[in-house]
Amino acid sequence: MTRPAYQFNSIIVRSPSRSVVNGLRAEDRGSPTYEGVKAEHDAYVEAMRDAGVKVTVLPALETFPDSIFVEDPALVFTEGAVLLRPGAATRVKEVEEIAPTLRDMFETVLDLPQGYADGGDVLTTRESVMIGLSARTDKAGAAALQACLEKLGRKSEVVATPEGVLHFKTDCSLLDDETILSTDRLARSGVFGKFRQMIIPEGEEPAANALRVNDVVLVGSAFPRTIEMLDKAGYRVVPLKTTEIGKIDAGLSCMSLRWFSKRV
Ligand code: CIR
Repeated sequence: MTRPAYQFNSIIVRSPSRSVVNGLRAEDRGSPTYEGVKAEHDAYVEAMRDAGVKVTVLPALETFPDSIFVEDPALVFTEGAVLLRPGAATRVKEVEEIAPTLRDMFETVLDLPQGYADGGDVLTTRESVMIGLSARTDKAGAAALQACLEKLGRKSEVVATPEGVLHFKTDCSLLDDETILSTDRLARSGVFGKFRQMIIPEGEEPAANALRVNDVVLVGSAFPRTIEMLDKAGYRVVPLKTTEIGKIDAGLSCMSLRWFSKRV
């Protein structure tokens, strides 16, 4: 495969519901406001369009407070999609909600047959798909996902997520095909041996969930030292406000499913 892993022309997002104020969180730092989340989501969609992708916007789902985070119930690739089994009970049925759209847009849609896996635990690099075990993704789900990925012609590996971290990608993101942005705690586990690694400055850990899309890197605007580091390294940084979605443990990758479609 010669296309960079961060080259996308299509994304799916879902508008936030008013119930997003009740989104899951590990620790209570106050609830986000609907208006605040909506403003962050609108700016995200705008930045994605500016980055050159076609955006499909799905309607809000009041029954599912976390359904704005479409990255978790499915995985998408040029070769096809996988419907996952989210590890949080309140999110399981988000899969049924997104399935019809994926069946319309992809010729091949596979179902995870067993176990649990969240898309937030999956980092797609050019060489392989890294699946992080976490409180949301168990060994059975990771093994079942590896079998699905093999059917799509993708190599994969199962890795560990640091204790107490929600998702593997809470702590890392792809900056280019050779470079990973990672927290120190994740990098120290040695999972990114083959990559050049840029380490998040201490105290800015939530900045690790950045998002490379085509020529730009979307980064939370509350993390100036990370922005400066990436800027100095030559990346074109687009800062986006993430303070409201941050209250419900989300970052920039969570709000979209991204792929390169040959149909566009
Ligand atoms: C959850 O706990 O499921 C949501 N409140 C946050 C999901 C963030 N998703 C992601 O990192 N892929």
